[in-house]
Amino acid sequence: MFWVKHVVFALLCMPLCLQIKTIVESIYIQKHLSSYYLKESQQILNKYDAAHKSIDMSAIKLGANTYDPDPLSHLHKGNFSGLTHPPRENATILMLVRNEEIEGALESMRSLEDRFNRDYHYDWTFLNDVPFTTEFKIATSAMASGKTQYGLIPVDDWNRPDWINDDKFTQCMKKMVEDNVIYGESISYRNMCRFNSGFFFRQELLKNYDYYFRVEPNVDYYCDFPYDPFKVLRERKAKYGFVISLYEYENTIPTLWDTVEDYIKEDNAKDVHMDENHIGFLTDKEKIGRYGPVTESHSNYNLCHFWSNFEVGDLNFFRSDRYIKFFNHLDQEGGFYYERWGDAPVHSIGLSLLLKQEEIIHFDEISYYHPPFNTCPTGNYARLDQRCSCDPDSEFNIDILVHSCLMRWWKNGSGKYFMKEG
Ligand SMILES: Nc1nc2c(ncn2[C@@H]2O[C@H](COP(=O)(O)OP(=O)(O)O)[C@@H](O)[C@H]2O)c(=O)[nH]1
Ligand SMILES: *[C@@H]1O[C@H](CO)[C@@H](O)[C@H](O)[C@H]1NC(C)=O
Ligand SMILES: *[C@@H]1O[C@H](CO)[C@@H](O)[C@H](O)[C@H]1NC(C)=O
Ligand SMILES: *[C@@H]1O[C@H](CO)[C@@H](O)[C@H](O)[C@H]1NC(C)=O
Ligand SMILES: [Mg+2]
Repeated sequence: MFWVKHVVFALLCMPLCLQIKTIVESIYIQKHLSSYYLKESQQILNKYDAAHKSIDMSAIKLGANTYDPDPLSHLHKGNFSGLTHPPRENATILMLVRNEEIEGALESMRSLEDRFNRDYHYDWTFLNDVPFTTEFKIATSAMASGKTQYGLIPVDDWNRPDWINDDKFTQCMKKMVEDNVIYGESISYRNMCRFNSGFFFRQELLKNYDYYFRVEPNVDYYCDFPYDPFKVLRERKAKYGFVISLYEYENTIPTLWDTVEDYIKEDNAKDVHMDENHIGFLTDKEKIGRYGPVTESHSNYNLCHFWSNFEVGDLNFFRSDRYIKFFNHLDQEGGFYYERWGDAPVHSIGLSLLLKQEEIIHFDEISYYHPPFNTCPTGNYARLDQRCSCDPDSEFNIDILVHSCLMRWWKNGSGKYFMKEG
């Protein structure tokens, strides 16, 4: 009977012994792992130490809400002459905005200051069709690291011109509302689009600058800027830079391309040089990879445009006779009101027709968010180096989704030339 006792004992003990064994093992593994991770994290820390230091070229940002290196010193308030900053271009950051969008404006400013402007202190220029409130001016000046200035847009640069036929306008607008055209019901949105297409660069406050950087309320920049985009434009003799490119809704611009074709014919190769411009980017409709253009187009225009809520551009290009001639040709057709032409397709078509290919730049390294899409660098090291807080695999990262024209830019613009081979 002796062995029976042993067997019973063994059977009873077995689960307990196994449990003890598991516990001991897991303690061992945990210890092993944590020492492994500790070592690894120290290695990582050292590895990126140099990178972190090189980014932090400016004075240390002391508090989360100040860009002043010595916030307690009254001597420094508003006195930038003592601050060092990298050489600056002849440029301003530009925001067209309504008083009631103040929180969104401050959010955008906060983000761009943190990611870029705190090193440079570029001026901020604000434009509005009504006077800015004192509250708006105080809050935005407090947020800016550079000077701020506030412009009131002249009535004639904003409102619908008299030669727009009011009856026709009312009828067209009603039809657009019935057809569910985005912003189809809005008069002010049409004023805004026409202003951004043909008048922003003529504003008095912008006469003093060569370059502008357009910012809208409620946008975000997810990475440190790896360079000054103004400087990139100047050094590369480029006139325009974008980050996101999309297809336009055709029902906002039913007759835009016809008008453009008229203009091209009339221009008769004086300003538009088809052999060196980006006509291919505007008109190519071939499949790229698995995808053709997702938005149906009834004209030769494939509806691709640079998403103009982000722009870094050369004001002298927009102020030039050739751009103004292009704009006037479109404007006189009345499509800004009878239809709902956006400034994005208008800029994009003007730029793509009038500029040489290398004069338009896609800023691959700049990360940006304007609802509902974002763009985020895909390079792992770039994201660490630029301290990005975005996920390139997110479903809202538009870069290589079907609604993006970026692949079309790589192929028929001046993007990734290797895509053109084979
Ligand atoms: N001052 C002023 N700014 C406007 C008006 N309408 C739009 N904006 C500005 O124009 C830009 C585009 O308008 P937004 O509403 O963002 O259009 P969306 O991005 O196309 O949806 C933003 O910077 C707005 O602040 C307006 O009536 N007055
Ligand atoms: C601004 O700061 C510089 C350097 O700190 C100083 O020399 C200068 O006097 C200051 N100017 C004013 C107006 O305070
Ligand atoms: C900046 O650009 C404007 C417009 O081109 C020009 O009039 C002005 O002289 C420039 N300023 C400087 C300092 O170069
Ligand atoms: C677009 O690019 C492809 C590939 O290089 C080329 O075959 C096609 O002709 C281009 N289309 C236009 C309109 O430039
Ligand atoms: Mg917007």
